[in-house]
Amino acid sequence: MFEAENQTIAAVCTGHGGALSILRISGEHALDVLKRIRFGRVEPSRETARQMLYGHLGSPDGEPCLAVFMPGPHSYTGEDVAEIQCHGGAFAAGRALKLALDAGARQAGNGEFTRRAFLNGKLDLTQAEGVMELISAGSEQAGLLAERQLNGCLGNRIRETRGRIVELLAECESRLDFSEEDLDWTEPEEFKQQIEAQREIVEQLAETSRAGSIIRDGVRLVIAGPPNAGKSSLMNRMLGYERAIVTEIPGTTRDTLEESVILQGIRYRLTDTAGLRAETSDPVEVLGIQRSRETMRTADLVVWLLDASSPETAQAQIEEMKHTIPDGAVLIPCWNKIDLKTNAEALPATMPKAEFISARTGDGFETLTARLASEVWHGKLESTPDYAVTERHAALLRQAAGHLADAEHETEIEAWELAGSALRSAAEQIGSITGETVTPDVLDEIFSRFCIGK
Ligand SMILES: Nc1nc2c(ncn2[C@@H]2O[C@H](COP(=O)(O)OP(=O)(O)OP(=O)(O)O)[C@@H](O)[C@H]2O)c(=O)[nH]1
Ligand SMILES: [Mg+2]
Repeated sequence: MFEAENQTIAAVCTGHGGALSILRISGEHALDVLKRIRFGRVEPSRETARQMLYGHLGSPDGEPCLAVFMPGPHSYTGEDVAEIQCHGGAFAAGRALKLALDAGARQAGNGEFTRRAFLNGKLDLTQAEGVMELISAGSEQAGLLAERQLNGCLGNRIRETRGRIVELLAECESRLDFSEEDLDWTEPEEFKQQIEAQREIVEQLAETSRAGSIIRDGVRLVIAGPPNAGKSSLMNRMLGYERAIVTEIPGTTRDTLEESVILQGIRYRLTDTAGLRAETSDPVEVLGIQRSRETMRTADLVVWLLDASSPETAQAQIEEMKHTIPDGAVLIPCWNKIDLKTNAEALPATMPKAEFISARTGDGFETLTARLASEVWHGKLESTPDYAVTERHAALLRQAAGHLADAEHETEIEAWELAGSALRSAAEQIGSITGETVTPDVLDEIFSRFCIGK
């Protein structure tokens, strides 16, 4: 048994249900732990590093396993790492872990391997976050974005900007240290413009958080409208299976119903809602309608479905739409049931431009999906961006932009000390994104979201 302060950690890093389990051990005593729990003809050692060695777990006639030893610093964590592959299933994995703990390792906490990789300079913080994003990626775009972040695309961009701000800070500080005659300074006006240029970059970086949240978390799309317009039918068509109950009775959907789907590479978090109408005394439906309104408030997009087969109520349907849609929601009006005898030309105009579909036959569905995609990206984004920041990064960038604005003001009045202090604060905030400047509690908060074994 090693001393109490032993920091060699172990965890099962594969999920349940697979054919194999992998136990990972990291730390100063990784090799010793491995030697104590795995038996075989060839001893794992620094000479046999990175070779897969066949053996048995726990005793010479224990369960068969494969083991590999990877000495630091060229390992995931930067420390000595050992990995053991054994049969899948909770039992085999649990026993392997218990053997490692009995041999002196400590159970790893959430994300502790990656945290060590960060602390040992193997990854910056954006890359560490990229690891977790890759694991939880729910679409191809999210996976690609995570991979790029893991490769350092975002981290490099952030470091470049911070580096420039640090240079400006250095100039500001040397103005305080040397007198005017000593050196040839940048004119204050030009210096201010240089800060402004960095502020604009920082603000643009913060703005990529919208694309980031759409790619990572999906678009919150709510299907709303009057009862019987075909909302549940549209939900089912988008999902490709009969998820929601559809009947000809108005007021069929009582509660909001959520599902996720990927269309044209974009992940949508769809919500089907109870049809909105004023004249109902059914308490369940009233509650359902309340929920419909609540979900609309947090939606990125609202498809407002109108019934094209009842032109006599068309104008009233549009009026209802106008006073129900919350401010700021992106609205797509959509006439449904165009397979029924309707004269699309005769329908009243909507604001903004309406789509025409048949949830029953699928007519117009492709056009609607393309319209959704263009509303999501405002026609700007065609493929996965090289980087897009998370909300954590955006918050730091916005604070940094505020400090840079202060620095511009101080430069204008040639208050160099204050300008320097504002630039320093900006550099610090930006440094927290990659982890160049970061406190342990921020690390705790970030890595607590990781799984054990990562
Ligand atoms: N002909 C035709 N009928 C449709 C179409 N879409 C839906 N319907 C029918 O319209 C009726 C209502 O459809 P739902 O999907 O339940 O409508 P809803 O908007 O969810 O209704 P509530 O949940 O009551 O608010 C059903 O009888 C559907 O079969 C369509 O495109 N064409
Ligand atoms: Mg419905």
